[in-house]
Amino acid sequence: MTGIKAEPFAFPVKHDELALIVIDMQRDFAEPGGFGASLGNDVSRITRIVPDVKRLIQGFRNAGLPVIHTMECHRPDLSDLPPAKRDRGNPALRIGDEGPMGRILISGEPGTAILPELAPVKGEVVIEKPGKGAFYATDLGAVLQEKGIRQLVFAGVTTEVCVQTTMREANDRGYECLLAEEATESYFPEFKAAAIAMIRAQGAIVGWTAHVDDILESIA
Ligand code: TIU
Repeated sequence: MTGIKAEPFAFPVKHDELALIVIDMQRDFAEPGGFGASLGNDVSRITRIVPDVKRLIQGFRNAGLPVIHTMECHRPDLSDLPPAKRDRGNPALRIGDEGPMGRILISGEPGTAILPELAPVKGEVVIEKPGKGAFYATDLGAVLQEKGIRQLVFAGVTTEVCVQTTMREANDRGYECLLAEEATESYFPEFKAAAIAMIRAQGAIVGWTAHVDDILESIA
């Protein structure tokens, strides 16, 4: 087995233990009027990765491999939103406030939905998560265990916040993690570059990074 071409060295892929996890490709992070924009960010950076995320998802579907989606969101009564999170960042609209796409980052609201081009299909797991990491206060670990998944390919946003946090959570739980470089984005290009560098530093201390084409070639 040669593995997937990756940095800092080939990813030792085992296709029967592999899944794709797409982090928070939601309207709230990618469209004007959502949470990302309320924090003062240029959200157009996020939409630019949609074609690469889409072809990665399609490749996993074609190969019959699991695709798992996450959504950062909270209960309508805000019982899973700590004040420390709600009060952070001085945004124009806070989590739970009524915005142009409904209540910001609230489960079931139009703005909280996954972008239509990347919408889950029947049978795909969707994890709603109140934190930045997808393992905290969710059943993601149980879902992966039930499916026999030990290796995770990561896509989604933002690279240094929810993607990196989830990769670190997964790495500590014993999963081998591979970040798809063109299928992740940050509001800050320098943060994306730094996250990629720190993930694969020190002999893949958090995980590997690879190009979408090389991942797709491996599962074709
Ligand atoms: N999904 C995710 O990354 N949530 C964030 O709040 N990211 C920011 O970069 N703000």
